[in-house]
Amino acid sequence: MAGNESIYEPLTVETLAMRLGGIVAITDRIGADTTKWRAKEVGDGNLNLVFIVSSDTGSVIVKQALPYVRLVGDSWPLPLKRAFFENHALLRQADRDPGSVPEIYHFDEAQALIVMEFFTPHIILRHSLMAGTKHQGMAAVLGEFCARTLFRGSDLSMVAAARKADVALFADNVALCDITETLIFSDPYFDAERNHHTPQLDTLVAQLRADIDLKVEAQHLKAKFCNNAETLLHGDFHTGSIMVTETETKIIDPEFALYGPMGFDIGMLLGNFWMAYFAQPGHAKSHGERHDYQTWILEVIDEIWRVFSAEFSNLWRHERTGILYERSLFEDQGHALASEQALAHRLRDIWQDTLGFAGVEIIRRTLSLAHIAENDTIENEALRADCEARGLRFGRQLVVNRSRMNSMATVNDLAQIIAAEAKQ
Ligand code: SR1
Ligand code: MG
Repeated sequence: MAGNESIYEPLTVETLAMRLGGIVAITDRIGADTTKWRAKEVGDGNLNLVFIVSSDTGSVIVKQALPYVRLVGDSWPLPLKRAFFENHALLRQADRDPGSVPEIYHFDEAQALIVMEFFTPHIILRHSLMAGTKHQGMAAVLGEFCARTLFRGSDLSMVAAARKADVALFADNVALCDITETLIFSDPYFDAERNHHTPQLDTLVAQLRADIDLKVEAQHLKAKFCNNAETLLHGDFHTGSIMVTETETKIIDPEFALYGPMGFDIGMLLGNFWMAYFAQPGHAKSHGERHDYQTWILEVIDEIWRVFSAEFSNLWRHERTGILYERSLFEDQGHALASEQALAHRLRDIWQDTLGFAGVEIIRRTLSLAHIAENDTIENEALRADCEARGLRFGRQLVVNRSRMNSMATVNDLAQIIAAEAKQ
C-alpha cells in the first residue's frame, strides 16, 4: 500500500490496485474489492502519470509525479516534491474559490501521489477548442477564479505572517520555477538546445531573435516574474489545465504554483485563448467555417477580463483585510474615492502585465520546447506555420507595445487585423 511505503516507486496499471487497495479514501469511493477496479493511464501532459481508477460504484484520479520530465525522458530529472506543492496549492485554491478545483481524497508525499476527484464527463479545454465547442459560463468561472485566488492569496487579504510563511513554503518549488523562467522567458530568444519550430517560420524566428526591443521587454517581464512575490499563482494556467463540459468549468494541475505577479496567470490563460483563435483555420473543414467560433473565443477573452476586473474590484471594496491599502488609510478617513483611485492603478498595472505575459506565452509555445496541440495537430505544415506566424506577430505586439494598449476591444481588434492580413 502506497501510504505505508517509504521508497518511491512509480505505479503501473498492473500494480495500482495491489498498492492502493488499502487506502480508505479510495475504497470508500470505489469499493474494497480491487478485482472490480479498472485502471487506465491517461496522462497527456508533459510531466506526470495520471490514472483514472474506477469501479461500478465510482471513480477517482490518481496522479503521481515521475522523477523526470515525461515529455523529455530521464535525461531531465525533476524533483518529486512538485506533488507536495500541487497538494498545497489545491487546498488553498479550494478555500479561496470553492468548487473550482478537484477535491483531494488522499496525499502521499513519499510516493508523490495525489488521489483526487475525477471530473466526468469533462474534457480538457484545449481539445474542445480544437473541436470548435462552446462553453456556457466558462469565462465567468475563469475570471472569478483568477480574481479570487489572486486577491485572496495576496497581502491585500491575508494575515501578513501567514502569507510570509506561505511565500517561504512555495519558494522551494525551485525546479518548476526554473522551467518557467527558462522555457518562457529565455529559450525562445536564442537558439537554445531544446527549442524547435515549424521550418517555414525560420525567417520570422530569425527576425524575432534579432529584435532588441522584444528581447529587452521579455527580460523586463522575466524580472517581474522573478521579483514580485505578490500572490500565490496557479503557475501553469493554460487551456490544458482546464476541464469543461458544455456548462461546467474546473481548474486542475497547479504543480507550478509559486508566489509571483498578479498578471501571470491571466496572461498565460489569455495567451492560450489567443493562440487557439489563430489556430482555428487549421481546424476548419472549409474556408471560413470557424469564423463564428473565432468571434466566440474573442468574446470569451473579453468576458474573462471583465469578470476578473469586476470581481477583483468587489473583493477590493469588501475584503481588503491585509496590510496593503488599509481601510484605516482610506475609507476610514473618508477617502473612499482615493481607494478607488488606488484600485484603478493596481488594475492598470495588472492589465499591462497580463498582456506582456500573454505575449511571451504565445512566443514560447511556438519557439521553445513545449508547444500546443492546437498548432501541433495541424498536419499541413504551411498552414500550421501561417497560424503560428500570426500568433507570433500578435505576441510580439503584446510584449513590446502593451503599455500603449488601453482596452480589450483594441487588443482583440489587433488580433482580428492580424488574422485577416494577407499571408506573408
Ligand atoms: C518541461 S515542462 C514543459 C511545460 O509543460 C508544462 O505544462 C509547463 O507549461 C511547462 O512549461
Ligand atoms: Mg500541467
